[in-house]
Amino acid sequence: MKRIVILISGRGSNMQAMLNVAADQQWPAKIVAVISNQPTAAGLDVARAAGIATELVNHRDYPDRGQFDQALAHCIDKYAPDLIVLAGFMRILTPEFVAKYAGRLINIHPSLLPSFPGLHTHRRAIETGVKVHGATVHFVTADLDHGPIIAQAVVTVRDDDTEDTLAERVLAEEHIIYPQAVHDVILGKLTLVDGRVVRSLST
Ligand code: NHR
Ligand code: GAR
Repeated sequence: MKRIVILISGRGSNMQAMLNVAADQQWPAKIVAVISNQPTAAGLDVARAAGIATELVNHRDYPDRGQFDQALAHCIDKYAPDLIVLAGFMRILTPEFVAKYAGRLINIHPSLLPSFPGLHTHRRAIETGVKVHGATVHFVTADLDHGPIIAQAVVTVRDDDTEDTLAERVLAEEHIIYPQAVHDVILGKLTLVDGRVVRSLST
């Protein structure tokens, strides 16, 4: 059974979606821990209630990003995960951290990358007037929100959408594609070829 550690900073609805599918006996991985950098993250309570080990590595307790990332890595390594899943994790990770977990670190970003990397994606999508928006699952690289794309979901932008209504429809799609993407990565169904993710032929 493969092992997954989830990193969160807030609500944890993507984490919850992952816990829901992982409850199925057929699922090929076990969520062994949920780690937050935010003491107030609601997702910590959800994970605890589900009987999952939780950890807090508060970035405010460290003098710089390098030392925070070292503490985070130390905490992650206690659980010996095969895959680390960022689910609404809000701290930019150092190149050293990303290199250590290369190929085993994935994120879901609330836009159709390479459009709108960074923060406030729904607001920027509405301001820009794009007609389609969505979410992207990608391998994490040192280049923020630019790692190889694993999966995407498209959401139509309505003329009367607000940041909140758009975020809500994107989030519903996230809850579908993220567990599926994690499943495929865990089973080795995807491989990197020339920086692109392709479906393996044999598995
Ligand atoms: N780290 C690396 N190296 N590469 C990526 O692709 C990463 C990453 C860390 C997080 C998630 C990403 C997103 O999906 C992610 C991808 C945080 C910020 C940010 O600006 C930007 C992108 C993402 C996550 N964080 C601020 C910081 O100073 C803090 C913002 C806050 O606390 O609210 O780290 O959107
Ligand atoms: C999700 O929409 C996720 O894509 C986004 O934050 C939300 C987290 O919700 N991630 C980022 O913006 C990362 N910077 P959740 O905590 O309920 O999963």
